[in-house]
Amino acid sequence: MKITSIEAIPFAIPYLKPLRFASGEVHTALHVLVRVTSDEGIVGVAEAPARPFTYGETQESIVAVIQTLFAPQLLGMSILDREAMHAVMNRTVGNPTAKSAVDMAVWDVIGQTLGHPVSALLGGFTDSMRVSHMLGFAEPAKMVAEAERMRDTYGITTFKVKVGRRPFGLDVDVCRALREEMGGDIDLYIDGNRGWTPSESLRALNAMADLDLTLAEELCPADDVLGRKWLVDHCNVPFVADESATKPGEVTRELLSGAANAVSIKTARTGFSHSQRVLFQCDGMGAEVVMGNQIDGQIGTLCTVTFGAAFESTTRRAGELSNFLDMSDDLLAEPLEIVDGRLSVREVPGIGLDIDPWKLAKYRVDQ
Ligand code: MUC
Ligand code: MG
Repeated sequence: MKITSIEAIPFAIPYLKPLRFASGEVHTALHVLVRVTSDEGIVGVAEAPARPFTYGETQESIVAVIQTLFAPQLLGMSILDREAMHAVMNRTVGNPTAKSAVDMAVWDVIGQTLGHPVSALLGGFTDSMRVSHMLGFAEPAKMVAEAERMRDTYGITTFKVKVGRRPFGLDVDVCRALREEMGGDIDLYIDGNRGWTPSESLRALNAMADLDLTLAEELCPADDVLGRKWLVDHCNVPFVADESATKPGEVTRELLSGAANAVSIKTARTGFSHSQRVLFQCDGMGAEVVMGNQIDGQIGTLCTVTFGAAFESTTRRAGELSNFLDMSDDLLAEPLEIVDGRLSVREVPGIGLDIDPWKLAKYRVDQ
């Protein structure tokens, strides 16, 4: 049960259209496939998405930190030594998606070795989650058309709307159009990616007070310390910390300081091991959670639902599990399917990430 190799393979898959939001935009998925092999020949995989605008990692830095720092120290360790592995990786600060991909690939090896689905090993609460779709910046009519297509094709009825533009009326117009065109049967929430000031945020929330929003996420920076607390005090829906709460210590700081009262859990940045810590913290402190999205491909999305379906409190809200639909292709041999607005975990040993070797050969950028 020892680790014999850890590979970091960069790949690039174009999006069908760019996804734009207040802190950046993506045109091509520049991700890294992480492959962990054990001495029994079992191969676990996960993906790390490069998000320089959120974590400072690039595709090159993810490959480098895994190849030059993590792999040499982790080779030879038992696949069950997860805490010791994290102690080794945490000697290097930062690099959250690189560490998380290693963590999840190891869990995949553990599940396959023990013959159980990882979701069952984590908690086994249920076998699927409702899906929320994230809408990037566009004209109101285009965003409504995309939401209608998601509803009509996949049965998705929960939408996270990217906001944070100036003037904020641009985003108010979109949310109003979504509510007016699609009626009361959809759930709508907003994510500002730190784009507004605290006072702009509150004016925007007031302008949308009649739209029945369910959550407001990271509307202004957490570094606007007093303004952010003031905003959260005045916000009448749960205020979600996303990029301000990327590890357990930050989660505690955000919640105890009143800078947020709900948390986005992203397996892309906390893997399975530290997502558990974050979730249990939130459960213990009475803070709501939402399974968030790092604009994941199918590999990252399957990891998210594997974790989200494993626990009761992560299934209360729809998980952000559909933005792989924006990609022109993916690496899984058997593509994910959203049916009646739900995505299922795979009831196979491990996570169920069978990689298509031809697609990997086509999209890898290191050969
Ligand atoms: C989010 O919730 O902020 C935007 C960039 C990224 O990597 O993830 C998002 C979604
Ligand atoms: Mg967010």
